[in-house]
Amino acid sequence: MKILITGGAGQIGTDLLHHLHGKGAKLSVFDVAGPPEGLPPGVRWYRGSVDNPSELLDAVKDAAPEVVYHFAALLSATGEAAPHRAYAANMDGTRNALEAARLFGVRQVMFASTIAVFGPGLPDPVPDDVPLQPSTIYGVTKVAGELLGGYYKRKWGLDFRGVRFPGLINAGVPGGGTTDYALWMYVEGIRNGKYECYVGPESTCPMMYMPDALRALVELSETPVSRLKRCIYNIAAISPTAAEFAAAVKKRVRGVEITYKVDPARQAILDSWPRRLDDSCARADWGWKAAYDLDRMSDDLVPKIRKMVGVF
Ligand code: AKB
Repeated sequence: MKILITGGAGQIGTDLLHHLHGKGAKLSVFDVAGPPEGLPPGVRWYRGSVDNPSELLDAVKDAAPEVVYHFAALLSATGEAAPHRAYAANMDGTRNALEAARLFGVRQVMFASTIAVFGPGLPDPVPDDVPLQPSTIYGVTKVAGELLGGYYKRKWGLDFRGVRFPGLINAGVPGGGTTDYALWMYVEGIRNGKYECYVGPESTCPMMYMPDALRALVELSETPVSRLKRCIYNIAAISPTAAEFAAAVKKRVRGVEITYKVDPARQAILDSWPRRLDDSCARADWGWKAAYDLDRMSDDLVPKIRKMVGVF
């Protein structure tokens, strides 16, 4: 199968690329960054910006994918620092990706949505269908992306699907999100023996280990359309407090010191998001179920981060 990933050099894109390569997909990437070292053989790399329509349209025309995974976006913390850039990348970028798909006969677009579409004051856990009143430009643009994709499906029959990702954790470098503190605890804890966390110890939000996230994308992409009752699904895995993450790191990395110095801006963003998600629609429609809890994830992750940062 021919697949193009926008944002293929980012946190999800990098891991999905290797995952799909292992499954025999014929892959292309579109990203503002150039190709990294260790790129799997045979991957075509198009360098460009999603908010530049001609760069993205040319790449989609040339690569002629059946499926586009559209990940290119500025995340919540980076987006608040540069709202106009976030608008261009996330709003114009998603419109351009959908237009490219429509014009060049892409069968399916997979969209990375997020818990950032939610605002404060919602039930716990938060179900799929609630009023969406996000507090960040990132959340606003992701709500718009969900709605625009649904419009392309109704108007032009594009097979648009997506998941609302929790904060994602992998052996990689986080990319400007508010939920990055969890991954930094592991990375900095292993690299430097200490980490100063920018949210308080009781902070809680939905999180997920990357292998679960990749499996969710592929499983949703492969589910027959007749089984899907909606385009966008909540998916849930774990919701530890920051202190519980710290304890999981300390249990596996001797002598680590985790301290807390709250950054009010990022704490406010995190506090506006759900603590837990209700993913019963994904479970019912396509059999979704996360496999990794905090312990299983930490046991798998710590050796991988040790290898990544070269500290054993
Ligand atoms: C962020 O923190 O901005 C992202 C997200 C929750 O989508 N990890």
